[in-house]
Amino acid sequence: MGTPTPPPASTSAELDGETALGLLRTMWRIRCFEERVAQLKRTLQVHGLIHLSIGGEGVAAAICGQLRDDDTVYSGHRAHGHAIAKGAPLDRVMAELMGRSDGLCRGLGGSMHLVDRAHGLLGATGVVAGNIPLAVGNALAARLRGSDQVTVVFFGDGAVQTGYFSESVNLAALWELPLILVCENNGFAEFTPRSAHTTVERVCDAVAPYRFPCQSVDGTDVGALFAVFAADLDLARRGRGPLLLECMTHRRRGHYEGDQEAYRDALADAEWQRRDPLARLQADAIAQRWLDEAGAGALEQGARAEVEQAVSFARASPFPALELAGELVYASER
Ligand SMILES: Cc1ncc(C[n+]2csc(CCOP(=O)(O)OP(=O)(O)O)c2C)c(N)n1
Ligand SMILES: [Mg+2]
Repeated sequence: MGTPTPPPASTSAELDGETALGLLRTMWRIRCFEERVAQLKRTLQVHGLIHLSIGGEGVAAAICGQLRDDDTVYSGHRAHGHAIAKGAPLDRVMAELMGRSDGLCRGLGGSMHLVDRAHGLLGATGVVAGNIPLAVGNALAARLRGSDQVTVVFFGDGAVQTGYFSESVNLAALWELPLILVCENNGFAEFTPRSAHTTVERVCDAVAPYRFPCQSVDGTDVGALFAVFAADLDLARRGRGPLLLECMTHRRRGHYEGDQEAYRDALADAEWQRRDPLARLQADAIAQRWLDEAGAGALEQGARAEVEQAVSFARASPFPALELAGELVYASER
């Protein structure tokens, strides 16, 4: 028998009760939404490739929860959590995944193409790292307008090995743009472990020559992450960007729903519980007496009920007309 692993340190050290409960509510909404999406995928009621962020909800909640509607977020192929935490209505996200007219993009985009201009979600993309140059352009536009709006772009550790990551970082640093680059480093790009596609262990090391602020944080420690991002956001708002935040996370599910995961050992259940950001924060909230067991159950049940309503909303929404696909090839004022 080895030495038992100690439980992780308290995650709520940096939080007050109200903030912690708000974060928990967001994380439950994302968790319940994605668990339901996994079921719907198995019965072919959602369409296209589905990538879930279960186990990484803390990053979306702690970061998007601190942004204003007029701050912009770009996401990638694992986008549901970012969209929900940024304020996209759950029912319209669900309708989009189910290919219905009332979806965020009228049912034509699906899981990897979520856009919600009203809440500053300027888009998810299936093109790995393709969102990073767009975010640089958006941050430049904010600078030219003289606004204090901040742009946040989420990407994975695999995106860092693309050419346009380097080109984007170079320009963002040169022009000192109000951009926060958030890397969710889960140690895998699809089925390939990080060690098989780069010799650079930490993403922070890859951008070190540019000398802008960069930190690696435990993405399952929501309290610490919240505090680090608050400081980054303050700097970016005051025009002191760019910044990079590397969040060390764990992908609980396969790369996509249906992935057989033959390439890796599953984390033992006990280890998963220890690192689950939602379970960690909830245990802390209970220990701090911000919440009791009944209150925690109510948070989960409330989220599940909201997700069921979203499924009903989506089912009641018609599929888009075939002609719409042609009509939307060109941009219009409508
Ligand atoms: C430009 C481009 N190259 C390859 C792919 C195929 N692909 C989809 S996801 C992925 C891995 C991305 O890994 P990472 O950025 O670490 O994100 P994660 O899936 O771990 O969240 C790849 C290579 C793609 N979608 N786009
Ligand atoms: Mg990855």
